Amino acid sequence: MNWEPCWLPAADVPETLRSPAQAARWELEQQNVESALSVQPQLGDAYEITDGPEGCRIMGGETGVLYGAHRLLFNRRVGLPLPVGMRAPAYPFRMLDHWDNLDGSVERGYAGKSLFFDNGDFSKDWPRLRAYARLLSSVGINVVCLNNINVQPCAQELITERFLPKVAELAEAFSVFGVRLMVSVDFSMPLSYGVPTADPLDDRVQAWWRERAALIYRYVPSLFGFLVKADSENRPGPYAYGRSHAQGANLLARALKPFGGRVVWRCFVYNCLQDWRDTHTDRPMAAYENFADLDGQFEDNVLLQMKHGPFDFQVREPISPLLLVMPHTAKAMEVQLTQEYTGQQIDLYAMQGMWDEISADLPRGTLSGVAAVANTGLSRCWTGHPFAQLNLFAFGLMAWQPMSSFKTVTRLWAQLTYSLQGVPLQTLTDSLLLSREIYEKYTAPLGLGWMVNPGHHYGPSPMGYEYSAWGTYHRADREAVGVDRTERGTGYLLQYPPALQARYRDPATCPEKLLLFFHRLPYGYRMRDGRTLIQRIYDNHMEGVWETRQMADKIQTLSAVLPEEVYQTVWERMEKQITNACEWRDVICNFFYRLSGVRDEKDRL
Ligand code: GCV
Repeated sequence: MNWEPCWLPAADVPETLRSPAQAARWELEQQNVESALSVQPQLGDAYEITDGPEGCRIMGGETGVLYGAHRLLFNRRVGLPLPVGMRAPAYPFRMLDHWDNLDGSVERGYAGKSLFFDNGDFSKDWPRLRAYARLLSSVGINVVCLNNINVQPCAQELITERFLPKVAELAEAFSVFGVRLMVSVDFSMPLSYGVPTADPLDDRVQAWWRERAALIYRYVPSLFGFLVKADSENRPGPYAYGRSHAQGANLLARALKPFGGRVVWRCFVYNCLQDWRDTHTDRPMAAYENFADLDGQFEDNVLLQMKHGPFDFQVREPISPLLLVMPHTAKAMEVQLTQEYTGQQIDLYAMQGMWDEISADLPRGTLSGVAAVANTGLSRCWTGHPFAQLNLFAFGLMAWQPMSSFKTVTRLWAQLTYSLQGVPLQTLTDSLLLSREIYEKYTAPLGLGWMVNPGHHYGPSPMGYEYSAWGTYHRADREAVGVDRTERGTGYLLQYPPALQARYRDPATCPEKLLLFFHRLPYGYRMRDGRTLIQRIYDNHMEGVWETRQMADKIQTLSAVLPEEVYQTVWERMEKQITNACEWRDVICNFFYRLSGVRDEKDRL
């Protein structure tokens, strides 16, 4: 094995394992832990750990015993007490969506090439694939989507006889760890196979999908189902035929239902051909506008997958109002581990704080699942930046228990991964806990987002999306910046329940980190601490760079305690992060200075 440490002890997974219970036994044996296992299938993912005169016992469903074994081993390795008691996951579906293409590239991937595909075919690196399934199961992830939701024409073949035997082989390997596979499908696929339309209400289309489903499940009876991006960023969808998204999703759901399959249907639907002059259309409103009225119209095997914020994985967004409605529809929240807008696994950005804030606004029982866009690939440490592993680890744990302490989760990951203790443990944990705020300070200010370089999305370009068709405008001019999303402006605010409307309506009480998301304000606007808006922007950006440097100094103190290769990778990236932070600071501050003509009070520009 030639990859770097992760939170599991290195071990080659034996090919002979056949079930999660066997995997659980093997995990325990690896670490010389004696524990009786009692499989009670009806317990599913849940487990109970008890300690008695005969020793400790894990009772759980077929997958539950495996999750219990990992939990027990985590605690043991870091010297925590035996985690006695009953545990069940908060969400039944804990999904990881890969945006992997068959040629081996990964859309928005920052961790090397695809784990699953290579040069138009499936990877044959079975030790690595088994290790990956093991890694995911150790944090309770139970569904993996193999391929990019932007389904390339050749990827349609994943659900043809050409590739189904290979999907089946992989599904079997992953099932040993309780992980089921899902595939992204193209809504218009019948068109490529001789059907003259993809209209969901057309009998021929329905028959085609029924037959396809039968074929798929003949090969892969355990397949979780389909993930679908439709009518989104030029992908085909039901709107082309004047049909609703419920009609579109139900077409596939009815075909999969006899086999127990599900349709995970994304709500990322908006007009990506907007005229920037149009100030009435407001992109964050789109998901709600397209879906909220469809509540109750979906088949019961449809799960609507909604991005956590109303835009698109920006550094800071409020909760998507769509997550708070549709009580009669199964919903999953989508987060993005791959750091497209959050530093691309060069800059540090630990995400759990963001999920905690969203979870705090979500009433219990709102969601049936959570999905994360994967941040993994063939990189030696799985995630490009070794510390980006934390986001995958924390995602898995959050799906079991939302709002567990960010600090505890981070410490646990750092202890398991690098066996750190004392000051180094504290140093790494503190750096990671602060990383999001630091990144936020030097990038787009106060909830604006989108000041990134178009296309690849790394580095600053304040006007990069301003005159584009993507609907992502900050509308900065010489007087003011931001979009008024209250009822006086676009009316986006009204999509929220009253308590959240009240939180965001008034600039004087709106959380400052989201101020410019909800409001358009003049540069002289007084912030709560008495500074002007523009001075705050300047100060934040200066602080962001200063804090990045401080973080770098702290991380340098870890050089002796981290494995050399890990430290080298971290340090190379840290240097790039400092350069990036300086670039952001200078570009953003100068941008606002040139527009407004307002000098920095401390004359630093
Ligand atoms: C896979 C953003 C990304 C796209 C991604 C899209 C989505 O727009 O830039 O790469 O497409 O989100 O979530 O569908």
